[in-house]
Amino acid sequence: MEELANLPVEVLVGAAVGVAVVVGGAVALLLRKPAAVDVDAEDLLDADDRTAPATPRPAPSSGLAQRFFAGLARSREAFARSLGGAFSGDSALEDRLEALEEALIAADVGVKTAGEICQTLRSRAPAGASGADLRSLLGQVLRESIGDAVPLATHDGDGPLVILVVGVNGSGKTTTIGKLATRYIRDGKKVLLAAGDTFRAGAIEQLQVWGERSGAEVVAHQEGADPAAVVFDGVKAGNARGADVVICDTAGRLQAQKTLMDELGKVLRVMKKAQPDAPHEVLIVLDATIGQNALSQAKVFGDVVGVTGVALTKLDGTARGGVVVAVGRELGIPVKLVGLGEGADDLRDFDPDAFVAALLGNEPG
Ligand SMILES: Nc1nc2c(ncn2[C@@H]2O[C@H](COP(=O)(O)OP(=O)(O)OP(=O)(O)O)[C@@H](O)[C@H]2O)c(=O)[nH]1
Ligand SMILES: [Mg+2]
Repeated sequence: MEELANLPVEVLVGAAVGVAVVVGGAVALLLRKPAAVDVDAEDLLDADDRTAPATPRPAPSSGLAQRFFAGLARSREAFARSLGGAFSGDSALEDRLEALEEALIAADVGVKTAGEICQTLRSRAPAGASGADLRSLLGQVLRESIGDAVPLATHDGDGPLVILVVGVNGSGKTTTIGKLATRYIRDGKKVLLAAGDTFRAGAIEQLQVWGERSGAEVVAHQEGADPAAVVFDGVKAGNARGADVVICDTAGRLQAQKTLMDELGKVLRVMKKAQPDAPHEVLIVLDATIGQNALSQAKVFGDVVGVTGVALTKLDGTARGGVVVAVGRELGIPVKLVGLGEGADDLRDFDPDAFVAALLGNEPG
């Protein structure tokens, strides 16, 4: 305790904002150390978390609806379990709506959104609604709550499409970039990746592995370099080399770390010196397993860097897939991509129809 008392206040505060996120009983420590704290975040992370999977999977063979259905298995099972008697039995409509609201909250749809959905159901459900009626009405209302799919930005002007990827530690930024690069290259695009995470040991190499695997060029500086300078060089190089897409990785940071959030502001300003209309997309990568916490992260990042889309990762590993509904509805930032696994092909454009069908257990035909 004595040593603690001797530490400067900012160090203690910095250490206190390290966030441990419980993922299905295992603890994934998501910590970006403040400069003065002698904790090596790398030591706290599983070695497997730091490298891309060894073998890329073959191109997806199943359709989009099937992929959502498979990826949302845990959410669907939990949702079905907690729905209990809402769709069956002959209890009063109001009791069933209450059970439904609880099931939605348990699936991490959020208290506010769950309440709104049930209110709409209440106004639409006929007094003698059968379980099947309620189920299909819920499907309709969920689908309306999510709104239409919003695709990733495209860019027709001079220079490449520039995507900046931000988020807290371990949310899946670098993996999502690797998956995106794989996808663009498969579509015949020339892709350049900028290794803007100069902070975490091994981060540059991790991106380089994805570069080799996908066939994307990587622009990198030394560990510890100014991330804004790396991003500037990446965007410049993308322009000079005729790239179609430049994707910029950044170090994970907690939304409460002001200096690090300011650093992102600088990355943005410097990037514009290389290409004034960049970035065309600012993607925040959110880990679906942290549920409602994702909302507060997105809010702060949104204020600092003007987030334009959400990539929601690890939907395959959570029973709280309902967070998709809350993110889109409560933040006003569209979910554009979802991560349904760790492999290169496990990234999908968010498809609201396939999502609702998968959550409610409507097996794709
Ligand atoms: N199951 C699953 N795992 C994922 C998904 N996306 C990423 N991961 C895993 O999450 C872990 C962290 O991914 P990274 O891409 O390194 O995360 P990051 O945000 O770049 O991490 P930092 O650079 O440390 O901030 C890795 O083990 C990934 O394989 C997903 O959609 N599903
Ligand atoms: Mg990373």
